[in-house]
Amino acid sequence: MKASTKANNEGEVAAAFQGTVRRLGARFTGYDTIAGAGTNSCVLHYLTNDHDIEKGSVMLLDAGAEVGYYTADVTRTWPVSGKFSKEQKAIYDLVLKAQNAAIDLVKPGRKHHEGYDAAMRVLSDGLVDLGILTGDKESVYKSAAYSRFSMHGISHWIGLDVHDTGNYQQEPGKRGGSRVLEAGMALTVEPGIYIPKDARDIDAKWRGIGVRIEDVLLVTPDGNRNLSDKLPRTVESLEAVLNQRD
Ligand SMILES: [Mn+2]
Repeated sequence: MKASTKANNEGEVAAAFQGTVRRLGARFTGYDTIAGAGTNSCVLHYLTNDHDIEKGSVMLLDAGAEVGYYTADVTRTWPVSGKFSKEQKAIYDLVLKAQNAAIDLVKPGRKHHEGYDAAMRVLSDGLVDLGILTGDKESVYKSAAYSRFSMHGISHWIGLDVHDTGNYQQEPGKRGGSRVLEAGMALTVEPGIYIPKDARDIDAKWRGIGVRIEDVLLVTPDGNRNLSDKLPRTVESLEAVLNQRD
């Protein structure tokens, strides 16, 4: 994160991550590192990591080390300036609220899909509050208009592979019966909002902001344990790390 505040190019941020995990003992990353700044933060599976970083932009890093055959899959998004702008903070806090709503539903007996529904409801209502989507909250949610800015699922199994094997439906091959969570399962929770630079019908102040927050959750008998919770996840804690002296 701190490397990004001095970097000129996204590749330097990806390299800083990869160098750090090697230094700490991992031989591999579990998948290709995604390091996108500004409008590239809105590109899912962005892999070239080769654009210059614009001042004041957000940096989205989706990366994970592989250790003992198991991989992590974590995303953090932060401002390279060290301080969130008003709009960046508004989007960030909304995604965080959606992620927390989904994490609360990671517990035995809950269906895998419930977290998605909870997160999308939070995102949809929040986009209306921010004026990015307009209309009555109930009908905006029902229309799934949020999917223009949040176009991916928010959870997958994780383990030996980053998208680990396992069914998402209770009865494999049949849709509609989401799998019920059990203690010992490991999954990601990763909502996001992406407002690309070319979204010309959206107020310019929002464009070029992509935020995803992703953590790895272990389902426990009582609820869940966030295996990546040592990483800062709030606006305050991210800004504190970014402004730490070396
Ligand atoms: Mn993931």
